[in-house]
Formats: sequence, structure tokens, C-alpha cells
Amino acid sequence: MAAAAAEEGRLKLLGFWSSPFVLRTRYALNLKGIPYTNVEEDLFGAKSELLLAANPAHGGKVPALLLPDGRSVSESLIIVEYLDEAFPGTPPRLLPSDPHRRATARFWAAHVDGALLPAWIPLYGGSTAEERVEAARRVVGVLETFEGVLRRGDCCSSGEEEEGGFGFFGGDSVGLVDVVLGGFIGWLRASEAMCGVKTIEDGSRTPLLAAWAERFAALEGVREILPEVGRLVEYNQMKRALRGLPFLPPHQQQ
Ligand SMILES: N[C@@H](CCC(=O)N[C@@H](CS)C(=O)NCC(=O)O)C(=O)O
Repeated sequence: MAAAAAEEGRLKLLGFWSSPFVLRTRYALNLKGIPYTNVEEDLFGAKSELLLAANPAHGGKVPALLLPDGRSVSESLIIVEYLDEAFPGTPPRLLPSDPHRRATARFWAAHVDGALLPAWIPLYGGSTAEERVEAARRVVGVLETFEGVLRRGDCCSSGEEEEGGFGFFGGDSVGLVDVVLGGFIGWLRASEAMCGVKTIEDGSRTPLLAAWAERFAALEGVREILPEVGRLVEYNQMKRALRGLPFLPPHQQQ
């Protein structure tokens, strides 16, 4: 009874533990300290009526944020921005107040889904080892772009600071690009186990980004829910098996 009462008036997030899109919204909620109830959807069975009703345009994709008054917000980037606008008094502010920096942060956040995601998909689901390795190389190429964004402080710099001196894309504290790219850290860490090529951890190509990933992953609100590489790799293996794809190239299978 008391638990039910406590649930009332809370946000509810419909999600799935391994989804980079869900994770970015959970990082935003956790880092801002916004109370919410996390609900794991069954993406392999029947999706909940709540999810289907929240996002009918996309056939019920996670994440979906349910508001206490029954309305909902869908699409991870929109949810993150909504949270920042609806809870302006809870730091960190994820979107810069300066219009140009805000536009720049939105540009790079969109680039995660526009460039990193399509590069990463064949790493996850490619049918040959070569395809997966090639995908990992392309992912590193996109990460190099983000290395430059971080080094120059594109989303936070006033132009007077020294390059490379920013802990986060948002500057001294996390911002929009941190949580959006941060959603992929677990999967990027899994790339070595998935295809033998390091991506985010390759400090020789992207040293600032490798250090950023460590820093972001260690934050309270992130470290508790960041999926472990072993669990992600197992999940990938299971998804590939469902599609009839081997996890390892034939010569490496036992
Ligand atoms: N553009 C969407 C992507 C969401 C998405 O693809 N979610 C996947 C999980 S990673 C999902 O719901 N898959 C189940 C389905 O499509 O039925 C966002 O940013 O929220």
C-alpha cells in the first residue's frame, strides 16, 4: 500500500537493460537525481500495452517515458531534452544555455545516431568476421571525430580555454553529448570480444575519448547500470544465434 502510494506521482521509464537508447535516458535521470520507476520490457515476448500505447508510431520501441498524468514522451534524444527542460532545477543542466552551444550539442548528439549507430550495426549483426572487423574500424573513424569535439570543447568552450582540458563534452560536468554517447560505452567496450578490434578503449587513436569513457563510466548513476561486457557479449551471441549467425568465425569455433 505504502509502496503503491510512493509509486504514484513518479515518472516511469519503459526500457531494456542493454539498449544504448534506454541507457542514455537512464543516465540523464540518474545523474540529475530525478526519481523514477524503471520497468524492463519483454522485447522477446509481448510488449506491454503501456509501451504500445506510448509509442504506437514506432510499434512500441523502448525507451518510453510515462508521466504521472498519463501522458508520455518517446524517442531517447527527445526524452533526454524533455527531462532537462522539465527539471531545470536539478543539475547538471544537460543543454547549454548559450543558443549556439546548445545547437552544437544537439548536432553532435544527433551525430551519434546518424554516424556512430550505422557504423556499429554491422559490428553487432554482420554476417562475416570481415564485415565485423571492417565495422569496428569505421566505428573508430567516427570516434576520432568525437575525439576532436571533446578536445576542442565544441559544446562548451568559450574559445579561451586550452584544448584538451575538458573532462566532459559538457565541460566540467556532463552534458547532452555525454549521456547520448555514454549509452554506447558498454557496447563499444564489447567490440574486442565481439570481433577482436578495440574501439573506445583504443587510446592510441582516441586518447581523450578513452579517458572520457573511463571517467563517465565511473560516475555515480552510471556505474550501477552500465552493462558488463560479458553480459552484452552473451546477449549478442544469443541474438546472432536467433538469426542463424555464428558468433565467431568458423576457424575460431570450438
Ligand atoms: N530512435 C529510437 C531507437 C529505439 C530503439 O531502437 N529501441 C530498440 C531497443 S535498442 C527497441 O525498442 N527494439 C524493439 C523493437 O523495435 O520492437 C530512440 O532513440 O529511442
